[in-house]
Amino acid sequence: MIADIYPSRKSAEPQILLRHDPVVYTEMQDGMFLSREQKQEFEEKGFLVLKNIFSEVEIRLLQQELSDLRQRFKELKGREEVISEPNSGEIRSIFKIHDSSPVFSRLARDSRLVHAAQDILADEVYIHQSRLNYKPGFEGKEFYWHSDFETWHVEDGLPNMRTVSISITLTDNTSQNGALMLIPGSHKDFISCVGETPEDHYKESLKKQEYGVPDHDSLEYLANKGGIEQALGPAGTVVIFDCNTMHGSNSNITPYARSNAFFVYNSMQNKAQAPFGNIPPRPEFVATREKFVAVRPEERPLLKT
Ligand code: 6CS
Ligand code: FE
Repeated sequence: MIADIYPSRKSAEPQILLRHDPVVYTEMQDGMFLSREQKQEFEEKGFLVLKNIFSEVEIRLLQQELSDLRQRFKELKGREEVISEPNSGEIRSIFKIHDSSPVFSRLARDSRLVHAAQDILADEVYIHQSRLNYKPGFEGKEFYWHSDFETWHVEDGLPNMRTVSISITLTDNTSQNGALMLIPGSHKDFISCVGETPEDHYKESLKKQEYGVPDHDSLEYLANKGGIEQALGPAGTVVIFDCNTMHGSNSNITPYARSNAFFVYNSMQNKAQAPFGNIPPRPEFVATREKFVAVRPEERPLLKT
């Protein structure tokens, strides 16, 4: 059994533990996609917001796929990878899009994303999880503050912090429609949460996460130390964030959806083991476990696949 160096949901009191793992695993020099300066910013803040990475044509292709999937939502509803909003029944997320959608499967392999992940993780990577978050107008509910790694360690068995999320905005993310908020520097503290993981927790947590979320004092400590920044930008903006960067987003009461695609790249040396929370592993659509396939980066522009 691998030692649990990030214990969480095990004690009655929250704790702030130090990060044992590096943030950027490569040398601090220009990489395949990220510059030395971008790697330094990622090291310090725990995230990067990159604009104008995709062309207008590519963005339109992604937006067309987003709307096609939304049209098919009615027939897709009921499948385990489709999550609806807690109150309205509106579509909240579709998981495992790197498998189910040829367009998003191609996007997941795009060399701009894979090379960015490898520039940070210094290894081949596989997709631990992918999702579309629709955050529809009027009804899109919040994603409360959390560290993804806390969940992926306790519930999916990722041993170390050697994982990055890359989000591509598919609609404009503004300060009104529930853009991602991130706490700079928060990736260097691991907030050990209280509470015990309920059975089949993912059935609630993907709608509204209530366990494995940090306590108010710890959140206040992180925000006072690092502030809170929003990842704002037009459709096609790329947000790269460390698996342990504290983040969340507000509800969307504007008429304008805040829809994003997320791909989680995990180092092949950090494969999912038995969950450290000593609970049954989560299903394959939320956490890859059955087959770990290193992603082969695609260099060509995104074409209609
Ligand atoms: O539980 C999870 O894996 C998902 N939950 C959130 C809110 N972010 C990470 C991940 O997509
Ligand atoms: Fe998250």
